[in-house]
Amino acid sequence: MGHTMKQLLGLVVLWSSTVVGSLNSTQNATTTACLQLNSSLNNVTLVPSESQYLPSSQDNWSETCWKTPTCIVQPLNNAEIQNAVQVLTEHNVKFAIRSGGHSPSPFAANIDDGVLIDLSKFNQAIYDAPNSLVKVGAGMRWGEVHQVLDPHNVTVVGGRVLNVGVGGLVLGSGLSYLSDLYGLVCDNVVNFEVRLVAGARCAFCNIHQIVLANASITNANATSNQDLFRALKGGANNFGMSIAPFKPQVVRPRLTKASLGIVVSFTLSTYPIFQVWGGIKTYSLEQLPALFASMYQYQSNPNKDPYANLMFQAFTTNETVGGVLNMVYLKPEVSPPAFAPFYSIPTTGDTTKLQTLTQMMGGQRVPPLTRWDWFATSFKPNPSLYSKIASIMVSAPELADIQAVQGGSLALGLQPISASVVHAGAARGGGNSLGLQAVNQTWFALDVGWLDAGKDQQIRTATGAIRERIASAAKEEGEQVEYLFMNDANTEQDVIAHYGAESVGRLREVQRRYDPDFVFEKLVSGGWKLPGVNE
Ligand SMILES: Cc1cc2nc3c(=O)[nH]c(=O)nc-3n(C[C@H](O)[C@H](O)[C@H](O)COP(=O)(O)OP(=O)(O)OC[C@H]3O[C@@H](n4cnc5c(N)ncnc54)[C@H](O)[C@@H]3O)c2cc1C
Ligand SMILES: *[C@@H]1O[C@H](CO)[C@@H](O)[C@H](O)[C@H]1NC(C)=O
Ligand SMILES: *[C@@H]1O[C@H](CO)[C@@H](O)[C@H](O)[C@H]1NC(C)=O
Ligand SMILES: *[C@@H]1O[C@H](CO)[C@@H](O)[C@H](O)[C@H]1NC(C)=O
Ligand SMILES: *[C@@H]1O[C@H](CO)[C@@H](O)[C@H](O)[C@H]1NC(C)=O
Ligand SMILES: *[C@@H]1O[C@H](CO)[C@@H](O)[C@H](O)[C@H]1NC(C)=O
Ligand SMILES: *[C@@H]1O[C@H](CO)[C@@H](O)[C@H](O)[C@H]1NC(C)=O
Ligand SMILES: *[C@@H]1O[C@H](CO)[C@@H](O)[C@H](O)[C@H]1NC(C)=O
Ligand SMILES: *[C@@H]1O[C@H](CO)[C@@H](O)[C@H](O)[C@H]1NC(C)=O
Ligand SMILES: *[C@@H]1O[C@H](CO)[C@@H](O)[C@H](O)[C@H]1NC(C)=O
Ligand SMILES: CC(=O)N[C@H]1CO[C@H](CO)[C@@H](O)[C@@H]1O
Repeated sequence: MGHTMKQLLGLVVLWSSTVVGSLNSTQNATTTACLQLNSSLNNVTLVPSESQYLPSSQDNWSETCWKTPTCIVQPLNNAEIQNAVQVLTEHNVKFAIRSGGHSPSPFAANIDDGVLIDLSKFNQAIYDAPNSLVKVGAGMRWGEVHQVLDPHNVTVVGGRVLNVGVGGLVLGSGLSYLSDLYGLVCDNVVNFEVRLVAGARCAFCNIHQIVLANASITNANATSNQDLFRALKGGANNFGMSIAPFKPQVVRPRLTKASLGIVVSFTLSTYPIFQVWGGIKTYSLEQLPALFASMYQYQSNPNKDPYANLMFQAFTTNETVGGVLNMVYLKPEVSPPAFAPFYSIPTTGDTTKLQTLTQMMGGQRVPPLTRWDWFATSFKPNPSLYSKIASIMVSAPELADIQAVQGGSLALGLQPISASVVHAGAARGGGNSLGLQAVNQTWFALDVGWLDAGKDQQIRTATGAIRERIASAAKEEGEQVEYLFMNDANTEQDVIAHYGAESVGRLREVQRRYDPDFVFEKLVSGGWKLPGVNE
C-alpha cells in the first residue's frame, strides 16, 4: 500500500475519533497508543482496511482465534520491542503477544480492542557448535529452527509439528519426541533473554500512569535471575510479560515498582540425533481396543527404551481417518523391539522408514478443518481404564452433537509420559513450574475440529462433557494425575492451579516480587493466568 493511501486511512481514523467522538476512554487510549506506535515503528498495521491487516490478524491455526485488534505491531528488533512495550504501558493499553499463533485458546495470542504484538520478525537461530547450543528467536517456527540445525546433524528438544511456534510451546512446557531422553522442551532452555522496560507506577496521581525509567536486557538462567528462570518454565505469558528487578534511578516516594518484559530468545541445548526410523501407521477404528491394549503393554515395559517415542490419535467420529500412530525411534534402526506390541495389529497404511527426524516430523498430518479446540486430562496407564476410555470414545452420547456440526470431528490423543521424562528434565537443572510427579502417566488430549462458526458452543460443551467422562473414569479407577498439560488444554481449564499449591505459591511469590500490583497481569489478559490473582 502506498503512503498516500496510508495517510488517507490515517486521516479517516483521526476523523472518526475527533469528529464522531464516539471513542470511550479505553478505545481512545488504544487508538492514541496505536497512532504513537505508527509514528515511531516501522511496521504497524492500523485499521482493518489496510491490506496487511487481514492476513496478519488471521495468521494462526484456528479461526476461533481470529480477532480484531486495534492495531498490529510487528517489532523488527529489540529497540522496537522496547519502544512498543513502553508506549503500551504508558497508555495502560491491553495487548496480546503472538509467536507462532498456534494456541487454539481464543484470546491467548490475539485481542479485540487492544494491540497485538507479532513476534514473527524475531526469526533468527544461531547455532553455537562448541557449546552445543542454539539461540532461537521467540517468533520462529520449529521447522525454521531445524533448517538451521539440519546441516550440522543435530536437533533440539522441540515441538513435534514443524509449523508450530517456538514461543508458546516452550512457555507452556513443551512435549517432544526427545522427552524420554532429555525432559520437556522448557527443561532444555539454558537461557531466556528478556527485553524489559522498567518503570514505576504512580500510585496516587494517576492510577494508570507508568513513569518509565529505563530499558535493558535481562537473562534468566541457572546462575542469573534463577527465580525467573524457573518461573518461565511453564509460566506461560505471565512471566514472559511481567518480570525483572527494578532499580529506579530517581526514587520518588509515591512510586511503586513495576516492570515488563517480553521473552525475545530462548537458548536451547542441541543433541546429535539426526537419522531416525519412523513415520505413521494407520488403523481402522475396529482396532481401537487392541491399540489401547498395546499402548498399555508399551508403557509397562520395565525397560522402556527412551529412544522410542510415539503419539497416538484416533478420530472416533470419522471412519476414514481412524487410528493414527506417529512413531519414531531416535536411531536409524528399522522396526525396533520397543514398538513390538503394535507390530501384530493390521494397518491400513504405513509410512515408517529410515529418514531424518525433520523429515519424519514433516510427514505429520493435520485434518483440513478451520476451527479447533482442545481439552486435556492426565492419568496413570491401566488396562481397565484404557478399555473404559475406548468405550466412552465410541459410545458417549455427546458424540452425536459433534457429528451433527459441519466437519465436526473429535480425536482422542494418548501421549505416554514415562517417569524418565520427569527425571531427565530435573537432571537438566534449575527446576520448572510444573509440579510433575515422577510416575508413568498418560497426557490425554481431546482435539476437536469443525467448520461452522455458529456451532462453537455446541462443540465445546459436548467435548468438555466427554473429557469429564474420561476424567471421572480415571478417578473411579484411582489413576487420576493432577497435572494438566497446558499445550493441550482448553482455555477454561485452570491449568496453573493444577501445578499444585507449592508451585503456585512460588509463582505468586515471584510475581509479588516484581509486579506487586499485577499491572501487567491485567494488561496481558488472555491465556492461562495464575489462580486467584485477580480476586
Ligand atoms: C498442529 C499442532 C501440533 C502441536 N504439537 C505440539 C507438540 O508436539 N508439543 C507441544 O508441547 N505442543 C504442541 N502443540 C501445542 C502448542 O505448543 C501450543 O499451541 C503453543 O501455544 C503454540 O505456540 P505458538 O508460539 O505457536 O503459539 P501462540 O499462539 O503464538 O502463543 C501461545 C501463548 O504463548 C504466549 N507467548 C508466545 N510467545 C511468547 C513470548 N515470547 N513471550 C511471552 N509470551 C509468549 C502467547 O501470548 C500465548 O498466550 C501443537 C499445536 C498444534 C496446533
Ligand atoms: C502511519 O505511518 C505511516 C508511515 O510512517 C504514515 O504515512 C501514516 O500517515 C501514519 N498514519 C497515521 C494515521 O498517522
Ligand atoms: C482522546 O481524548 C483526548 C482528550 O479528550 C482527545 O484530545 C483526543 O483527541 C482523543 N484521541 C483520540 C484518538 O480519540
Ligand atoms: C469501550 O468500548 C468497548 C467496545 O465497545 C467496550 O468493550 C469497553 O468495555 C468500553 N470501555 C469503557 C471503559 O467504557
Ligand atoms: C509488516 O507486517 C505484516 C504482518 O503484520 C507483514 O505481512 C509484512 O510483511 C510486514 N512488512 C515488513 C516490511 O516487514
Ligand atoms: C551428517 O551426516 C551425514 C551422514 O548421515 C554425513 O554424510 C555428513 O558429513 C554429516 N554432516 C556433518 C556436518 O557432520
Ligand atoms: C539503564 O540503567 C543502566 C544501569 O542502571 C544504565 O547503565 C543505563 O545507562 C540506563 N539506560 C537508560 C536509557 O537510562
Ligand atoms: C546467564 O546470565 C548472565 C547474566 O546476564 C550471563 O552473563 C550468562 O552468560 C548467562 N548464561 C547463559 C548460559 O546464557
Ligand atoms: C514405570 O513403569 C515401568 C514399567 O511398568 C516400571 O518398571 C517402573 O517402575 C515405573 N516407574 C514408576 C516411577 O512408576
Ligand atoms: C473424514 O476425514 C476425511 C479426511 O480428512 C475427510 O475428507 C472427510 O470429509 C471426513 N468425514 C467427515 C464425515 O467429517
Ligand atoms: C498464515 C497461516 O498459517 N494461516 C493459516 C491459518 O489457518 C488456516 C486454517 O488452518 C490455514 O489455512 C492458514 O494457512
